[in-house]
Amino acid sequence: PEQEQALKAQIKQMLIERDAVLVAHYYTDPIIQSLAEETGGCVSDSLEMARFGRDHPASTLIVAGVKFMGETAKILTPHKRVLMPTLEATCSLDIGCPADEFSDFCDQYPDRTVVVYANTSAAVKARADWVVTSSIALDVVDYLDKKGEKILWAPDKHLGAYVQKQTGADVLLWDGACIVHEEFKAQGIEDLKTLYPEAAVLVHPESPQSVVELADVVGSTSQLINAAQTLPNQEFIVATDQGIFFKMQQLCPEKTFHVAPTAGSGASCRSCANCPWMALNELENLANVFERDDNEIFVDAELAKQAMKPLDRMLAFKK
Ligand code: CIZ
Ligand code: SF4
Repeated sequence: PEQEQALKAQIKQMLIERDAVLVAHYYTDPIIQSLAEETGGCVSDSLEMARFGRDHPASTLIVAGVKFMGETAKILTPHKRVLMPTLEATCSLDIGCPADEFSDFCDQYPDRTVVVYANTSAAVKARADWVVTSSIALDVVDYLDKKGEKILWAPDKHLGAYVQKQTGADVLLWDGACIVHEEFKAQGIEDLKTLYPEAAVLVHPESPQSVVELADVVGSTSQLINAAQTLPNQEFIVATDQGIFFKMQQLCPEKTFHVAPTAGSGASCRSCANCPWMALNELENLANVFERDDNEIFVDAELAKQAMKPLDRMLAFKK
């Protein structure tokens, strides 16, 4: 803890001296999230992170999250420097959707409107008509469906299937998944519900359908945090990354939150309810973020221009 305090003080000083602001995702370590808040940065979902970074006056954005979040920030604010504690922090959805294969897939279905989730590389976004986050996926697909458009959805098949089911749209799915959410198990949640019968079940739609079906509320990180605040329940079972408990507990100190069970719950499961890539954001690599030359985000200008179009559509859609 003493060393932790010293590192935090060092980082605070650095942010001021370097005209930098720290934006952190809800899934990062609580230490990183609290530091972002204490220093006037923000803690939020990927869309809000990018928007906050764009609108903040600091000349350098430090993005504590995973690589696609840094890329999105860079695309929205090309004139700012974007650094990350480590570029090793990636995402199974991003890895599972290589741009060249994805582009070939899209070429096979020229009659479909290409909608991609924010958890993708800049190159995949550049191939898309729309980018969406989980908080607006339903609204955007519903809007496109009503215009008579058929959808090609990538990369998360669970979120895609959920969107398809809710909207009734014609949706062709890419086969990707989040290694964290895919591990939640319906049986485990049912067992937990017998222990805590008053608990409301909050589920992120990257989870399998059997888990989504048990939910009282299905939603993006911000929507689940909102549900924790507004539902009258005092107890919750939460199927998303445990990092979110920091914000839920902060906003609802008197309520109790239980992490939804996973197949391999226990010490042996590195990704169970805890994204291993988000966990790569630590005080140590944050403290020396300016001293390395392997952690700045660059996006090819032409690619950024292409990726900006579907991102702009998303930002204009959700004012
Ligand atoms: O699962 C993720 O990585 C999420 C929920 C990202 C985001 O904030 O949209
Ligand atoms: Fe990707 Fe899942 Fe980690 Fe989010 S939690 S960054 S979707 S692997």
